[in-house]
Amino acid sequence: MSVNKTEQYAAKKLDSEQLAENIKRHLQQSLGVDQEEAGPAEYWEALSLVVRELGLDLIRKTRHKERDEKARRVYYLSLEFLVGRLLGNNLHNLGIYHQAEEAMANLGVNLTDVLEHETDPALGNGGLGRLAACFMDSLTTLDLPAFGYGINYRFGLFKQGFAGGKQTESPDAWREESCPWGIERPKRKQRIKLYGRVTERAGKAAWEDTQEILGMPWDVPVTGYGTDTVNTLRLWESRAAEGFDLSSFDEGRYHESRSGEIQAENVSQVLYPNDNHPAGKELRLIQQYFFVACSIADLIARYKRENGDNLDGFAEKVAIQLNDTHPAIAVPELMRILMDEEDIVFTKALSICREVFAYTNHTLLPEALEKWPQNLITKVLPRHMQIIHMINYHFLHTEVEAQWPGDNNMKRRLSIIEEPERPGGQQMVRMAYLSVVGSHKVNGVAALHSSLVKSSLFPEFNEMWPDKLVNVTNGVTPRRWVDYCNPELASLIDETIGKDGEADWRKDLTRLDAINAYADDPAFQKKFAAIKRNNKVRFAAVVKELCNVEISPDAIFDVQIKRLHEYKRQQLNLLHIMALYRRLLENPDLDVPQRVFIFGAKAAPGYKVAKTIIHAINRVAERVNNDRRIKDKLKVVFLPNYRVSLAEKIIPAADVSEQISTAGFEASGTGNMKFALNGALTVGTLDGANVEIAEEVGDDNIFIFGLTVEEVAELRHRGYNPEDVYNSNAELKAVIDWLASGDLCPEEPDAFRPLVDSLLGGDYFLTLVDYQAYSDAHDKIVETWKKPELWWKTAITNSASMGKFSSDRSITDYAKTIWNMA
Ligand code: GL4
Repeated sequence: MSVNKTEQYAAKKLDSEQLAENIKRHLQQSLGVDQEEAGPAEYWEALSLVVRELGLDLIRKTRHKERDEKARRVYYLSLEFLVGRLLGNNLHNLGIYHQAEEAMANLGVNLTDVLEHETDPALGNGGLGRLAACFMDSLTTLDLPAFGYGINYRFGLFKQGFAGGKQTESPDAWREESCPWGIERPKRKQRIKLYGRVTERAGKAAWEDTQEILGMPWDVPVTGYGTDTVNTLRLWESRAAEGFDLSSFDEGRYHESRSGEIQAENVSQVLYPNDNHPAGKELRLIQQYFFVACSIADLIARYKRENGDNLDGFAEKVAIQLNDTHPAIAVPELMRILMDEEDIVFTKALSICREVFAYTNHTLLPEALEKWPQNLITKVLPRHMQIIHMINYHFLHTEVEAQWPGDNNMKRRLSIIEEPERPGGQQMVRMAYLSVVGSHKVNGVAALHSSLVKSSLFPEFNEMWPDKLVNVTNGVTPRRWVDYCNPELASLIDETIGKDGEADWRKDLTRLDAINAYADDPAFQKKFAAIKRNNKVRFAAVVKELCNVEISPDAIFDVQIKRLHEYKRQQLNLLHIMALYRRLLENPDLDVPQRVFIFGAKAAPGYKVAKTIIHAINRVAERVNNDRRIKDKLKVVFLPNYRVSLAEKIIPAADVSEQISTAGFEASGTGNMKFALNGALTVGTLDGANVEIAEEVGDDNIFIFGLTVEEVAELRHRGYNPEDVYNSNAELKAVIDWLASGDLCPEEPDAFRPLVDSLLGGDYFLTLVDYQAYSDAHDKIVETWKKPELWWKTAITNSASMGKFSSDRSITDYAKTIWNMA
């Protein structure tokens, strides 16, 4: 029965001949080229247009269905959607990958080459943005009515290069080449206000003398797997509201006539390149408000089209998820519309907001918690600042007062407005508090993280509202992160446990559990190992091309790919590599397997120590890779410009996954899940979702090391001197001295000072404390590698035990516990 259902999907009815016809039609009629003139780039675009056509057709049908069913919709508000390349993934999701492969082959082109022509839309920084993209995939796959709302940045995250080992940054004008996915929807454009002042007219607040800008929506179809549902990712682009000032244009002052336009367009120009660190710039606040205001206006208009003008039923039909505090200004924005435009009284407006909004916290790092100067909000959004004060007053004097009567200290602590510590300091608006107060649920992103959100970040809120703080552990989409990026593994799983209908692990990842029965099976191990090796061979060619370094597919591929941040501790990995190199120099005949350490990471352009770590890794790589004495036993590569499409090539080829953050700092991590799913063994701390991964795979199948959250707290409490560790560990001392010596960078001997100072002058991230345990964990990895049967058993167990970490499970959790949609 379910098999028939699979066959019904609209796209699957297309055979390769029809696809080829459509490709030819788009080549000629949309791109204006003949088949003979077309290269892979043109074929990429033509096929993308075919898929877009399908997507648009299905979006329309999805919209009609949802309108008829009048179900609740979820709106996922996020400043970042790191969607990655779309063509291959869409073909897989729609079930026409093989038809497309055949169609292209018949036209004399190779689909894999064609897919390489897509530029990654880098509309996010890292895990937070990628999570939003996985969630859109799952929302659609689960047939949930959903919209993603974000910004259509002209420049995505910068392109990274290396010069002398140092990071260089250049703009990523990703749409320049052509981007067939987004379609402009002028009918749905919005006009929003900024600046100005608030006056009172007939007892009502009026926001006047404002500047206005337009938001133009670009809709990107989001396909799901095995379903005709196609949802929309609506990305806003800013435009000038007034356009040309014709009088100055007539006088020939063309540039001036466009000046208003240029300013307005700035709003959606660039993604701020910080992960886990807010920018605090006026333009960033404007970006936040711009996309929030466009989105709220858009979703209210949709509600009214479907349900009429009365907003009484609004909260029943609308759920809005705030992806971190970046869209927190949505709370006062919805309040403003309800009170000032819909004449709803404050308390009722607040209760509607609380039913509608929920907030996901993605970080505990104190410096990453957004705070905006009250003066800045007053200047840019004067009415919103008034409303924030109203919310705060009600919250402190009604709700906090009821919980802790007369406790002014508590009111000060919980106030949405933080008073300056020093006289003359600024009052700051705590966006996280605003989000908690304006929402009915607040979730952390992994069990450990959520318990820390309760106990350390918001303990008082948890006491006031014991049911408000919840956990939803992150997940990743198995469609992109196995089916699409590791097709051989996907086929092996299909052939072992079946794929049709209900049994399809792509739709229910817990089905993978059945693979556990084969972990010991020599025949299965052989196939699993062969697939890993094929992936490694392919990836070695990528490394050769990008880094000009030869690596052997028989070596252990040990990978750390993620943003560069001291808390993620790439420096710990580096120190250990330096030690391994020294061990080899001391004893070149050491009986150790070949190892390749692979890095991919961008550092925020303003983050000095992070950039120093990149420079140091590159310099060590250069030294190690060119040293014949160690006989290729060690290689180090740092892939430039790490991004989603590179991750798709690295992860299936990895043997070891480095998840080594200081305990308590990585909220969840999602790379950790992708690696384990693809059969890499984790070396990791008990941090974020590593804890739950360990629970799923069992302690014997993961290499856990280092201080726990409690031990970190205790050590900080006791006080810690990094010099003590440095002086008591000869190997560690030797590598730090080497780093400090200038030997690795003779033309700039102090180049690595910032890193050495950070380690010896405080070592806030406890790199030195965890060093020995990390090194010991690596020794155990090598021991396991030397026993192939054990290694592959462990690898298979990891893959087979990742059922919990599908983003389908995460979204089902959100739907049940937060959105009331299940
Ligand atoms: C992050 C966390 O750092 C990361 O651990 C988590 O997996 C991700 C998604 O929840 O969110 N928070 C910020 S900020 N950036 C992230 O990647």
